[in-house]
Amino acid sequence: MSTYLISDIHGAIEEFILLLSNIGFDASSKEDELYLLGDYGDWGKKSIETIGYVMDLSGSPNVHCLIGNHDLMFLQAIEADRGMGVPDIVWYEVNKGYKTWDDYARLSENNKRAVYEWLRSLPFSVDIQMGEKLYMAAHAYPYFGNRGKLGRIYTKNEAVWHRAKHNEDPFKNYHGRKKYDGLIIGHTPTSYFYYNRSGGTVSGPNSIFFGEKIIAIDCGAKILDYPEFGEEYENARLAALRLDDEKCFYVR
Ligand SMILES: [Mn+2]
Repeated sequence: MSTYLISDIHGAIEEFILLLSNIGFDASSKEDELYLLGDYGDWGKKSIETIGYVMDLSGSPNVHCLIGNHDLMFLQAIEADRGMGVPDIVWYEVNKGYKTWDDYARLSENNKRAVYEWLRSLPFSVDIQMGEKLYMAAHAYPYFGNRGKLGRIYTKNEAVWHRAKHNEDPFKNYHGRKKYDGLIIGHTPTSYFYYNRSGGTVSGPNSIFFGEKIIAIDCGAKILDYPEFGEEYENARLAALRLDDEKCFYVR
């Protein structure tokens, strides 16, 4: 039995299906656990298809899906559309939300409601016990609620956007009773962590990053449909981490 984590699929459904096949993950068996750390749509061409595929997978008790900032923006856009808020133009344009929204608009009312309920149900973080070690998985940063008021992060909305630093201890402001050994995140392409750790000399690669307290697994799959991004495109991969032995799997 193994524990796998994947993040930031961003519409790369073909790569995602290939990656699941490469790691031998079968949602219908009870053999393995799969954690998906958010940002299922936007950027990639097949965003709504990816979200539908992940929704189906998440019906399995061994598949655990978290919310990312893009999923939260999508949820907020749906609520705005229902007159429950203000539409987020930044999501639609800058964050390539139109890839998701335009296809969402064509869904049946039943499917729209299913997407909305699913997005609303996504938890913010999850604890993963791996042998002696306790990890927290979250999209970008922990949210401590009333157990971390001294921290800089006050809301879940801030936490799904926050850029962790490669060498920080994200639990230093946590005042709860758990003893976390590490935080596993997506959100920030790992080249950023390699670049900063090297003092700005190493510009890649997009490989899973292992820091003191942070493991980062977003290897830039959102760029897979954008050859015009040059080197960023060449380096883009979708990654899976097998937490048991820290083996890394990649597809592009
Ligand atoms: Mn993100």
